[in-house]
Amino acid sequence: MPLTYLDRTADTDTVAAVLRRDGAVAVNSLADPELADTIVSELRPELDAFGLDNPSDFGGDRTRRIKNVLTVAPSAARLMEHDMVVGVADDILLPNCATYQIGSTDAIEVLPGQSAQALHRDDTTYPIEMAGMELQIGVMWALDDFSMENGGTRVVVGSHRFIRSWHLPDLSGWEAAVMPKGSALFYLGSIWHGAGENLSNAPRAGLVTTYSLGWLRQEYNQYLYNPPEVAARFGPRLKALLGYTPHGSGDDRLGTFGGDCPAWIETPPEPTWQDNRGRGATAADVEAQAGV
Ligand SMILES: O=C(O)CCC(=O)C(=O)O
Repeated sequence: MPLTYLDRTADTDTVAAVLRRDGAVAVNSLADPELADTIVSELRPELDAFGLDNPSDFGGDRTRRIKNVLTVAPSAARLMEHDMVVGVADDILLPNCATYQIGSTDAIEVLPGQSAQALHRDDTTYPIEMAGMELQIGVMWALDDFSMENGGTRVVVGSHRFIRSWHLPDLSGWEAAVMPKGSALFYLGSIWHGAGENLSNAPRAGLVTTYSLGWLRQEYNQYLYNPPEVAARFGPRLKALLGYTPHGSGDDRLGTFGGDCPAWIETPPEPTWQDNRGRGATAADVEAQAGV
């Protein structure tokens, strides 16, 4: 099954529908290439300082990874809280939580000579698996043109339909996301994917952010990567995404805080309907529903 490429004018419902069906979908040129260039230039000093002396089997020995992205590249906020990203995350994640959150953020520069990363699922961090309930989505932004040659992210389209405890999909059917700078690859936490081999003579930079159900622990500790003084530089949507807001407003209320913090938001800016969720039914509600 081939990877579907949509245009930046596609509506959110279409992107979410293809993502749900295929496990991944690319939206071409969703952001301006100039924004991608700005982000790379903000990241550049940190990328260049990244030591390759601690190679890992998973991360690669010719790959640079920056996790405190917002501290060094504030322009990346515009991608992390992009309207299309939030719209798609609303669609996929909100059926199973009151608010979702950023789980991890990595700027990844795959250098020439890096071999392909092992195909993997991102949601194996969590020890549960329920068919039909996605725990997270990922969005990989191409900060350079992604090609087959330079290590464009590989995806096994349709592989999200395989529950790992039953059987594995045929991983040989992977396909590389080939998309211009500024494009976004949306993928479910349950799909098999990984960075490709960089056979070119130039680095391939990407920015990947995951968004997970609000009642799960965030994969990276966002409060340490983005402490209150950093989070306070951004608007309410991003602060809420980082976790500086409670999940839920009723019996599902988690992560509450009663102190004084420059980044804290008592009421998340969206979704507006969350007040109706998670509130246990009172005797009066039950009576009202029963018409007594
Ligand atoms: O860099 C890429 O294309 C994908 C990276 C990835 O999947 C990961 O590191 O988990």
